Amino acid sequence: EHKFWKTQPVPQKEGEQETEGPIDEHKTPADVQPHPIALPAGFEWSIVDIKKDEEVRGECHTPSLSQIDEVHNLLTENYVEDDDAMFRFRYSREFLLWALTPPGYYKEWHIGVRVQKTGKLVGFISGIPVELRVRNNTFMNAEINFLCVHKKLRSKRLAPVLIKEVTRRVNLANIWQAIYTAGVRIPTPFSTCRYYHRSLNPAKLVDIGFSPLRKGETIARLVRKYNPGEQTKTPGFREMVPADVSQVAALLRRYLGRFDCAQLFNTDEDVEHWFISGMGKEANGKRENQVVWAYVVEDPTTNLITDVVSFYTLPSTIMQHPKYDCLNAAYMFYYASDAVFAPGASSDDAFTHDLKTQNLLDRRLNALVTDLLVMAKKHDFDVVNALTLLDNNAFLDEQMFGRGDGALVNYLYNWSTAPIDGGMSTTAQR
Ligand code: YNC
Ligand code: MG
Repeated sequence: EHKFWKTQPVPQKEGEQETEGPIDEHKTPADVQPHPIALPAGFEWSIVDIKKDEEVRGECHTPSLSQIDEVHNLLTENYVEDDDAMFRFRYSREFLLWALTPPGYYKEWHIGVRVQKTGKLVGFISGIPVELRVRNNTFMNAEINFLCVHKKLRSKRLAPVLIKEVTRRVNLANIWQAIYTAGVRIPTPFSTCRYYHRSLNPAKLVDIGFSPLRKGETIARLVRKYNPGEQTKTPGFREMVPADVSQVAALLRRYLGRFDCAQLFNTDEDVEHWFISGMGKEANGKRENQVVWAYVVEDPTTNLITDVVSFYTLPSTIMQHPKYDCLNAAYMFYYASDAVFAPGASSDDAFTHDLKTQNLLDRRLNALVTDLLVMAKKHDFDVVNALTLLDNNAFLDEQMFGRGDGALVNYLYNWSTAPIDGGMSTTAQR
């Protein structure tokens, strides 16, 4: 059982995580094996230069694929599917660039495996650096994502080789912890989130088998029920712009202080990356290939930013449907609201936990999500997905999100911590 995972510094059993802290004793980069982990014969390592060819693309036609195209193609055909093999994630090139190149990223943590003879990319794993707070400890992590092995090479124990190689490269950077999520259960989760889905296009969702049509329901009635309307309602609700970054960063840092596990967003550049750069560039009055949609509420009297809310796009390929081949899904991303702070408070621990404040927060979050649904509909999304994390329980039911079948399991590598119930968020959850 778990031939690989039982050798790794992860909690081996549930309920054994009593002390908070690293599992392996302290090491230094000098202790790390300087050569890549051995691959089976016929394969070779290849650092994927995902920014290469990016400039070239626009200017002239490149006959060969860019490296980001290769990763995109591998994932499009071989990445995560749902249990019934109806849908498969279809991360866009722009999404992958955004997800893999935050401030301080390491190029050598974008790791590919190629077939030696042909050069074909058949495996991938990636890490990005992210500073986390888990309860009272803050430490650097690698956020591991996009682990993928070509369908024809499954069950050959390639995944452990990829994981060991990314671990080696992360350790060479003097980083000893990692955070990752998976649909599968391995030793040992510190938190589990459920997926919730808010229908925006019920006719299509029913047609493709994503949503059931319950007895006595009609499509026409569902269309009315899930129509979010045309206009946002919160006064001062508008798209986030670069000038908002420092206020949003401060708001987000304070708000995330509420949760047992959260990313720090230490610098404004982090916020600029995750919110603004993800919106893409405007060309001919239109934004192309937008990945992130971010909105703020600017108080009309004080001109201060009181709230922020955001979502990202992650379509899924609909496999084997005669009419549709793409599910346009939006996923709730970060949000924050100053509703939880005592008036005039400025320090990080100035949360007010009384019932009145909770109630105020509930109202504000519901208003924000109501407006987010209007924007998502406007941009032609079929569904908005959310996980049971952050303060999402405050709005999931009221905003008519339905509980899905899927769970997302959260893991830490080389860090032991008592289980965390919902209250968390990191970008690893994309
Ligand atoms: C998984 N998703 O249990 P045992 S999520 C971790 N995460 O080991 P083989 C996984 N481990 O149980 P296959 C895993 N899936 O014997 C499988 N494993 O100890 C373990 N799917 O290896 C598994 N992407 O190569 C078993 O399996 C061993 O050929 C079996 O390959 C697996 O990105 C996979 O779901 C997932 O492409 C590559 O199925 C393949 O099946 C595939 O024989 C579709 O492997 C796409 C998919 C996973 C998405 C993700 C996060 C990955 C986290 C990896 C762990 C990181 C640890 C921290 C490292 C840095 C540390 C520092 C510091
Ligand atoms: Mg394999």
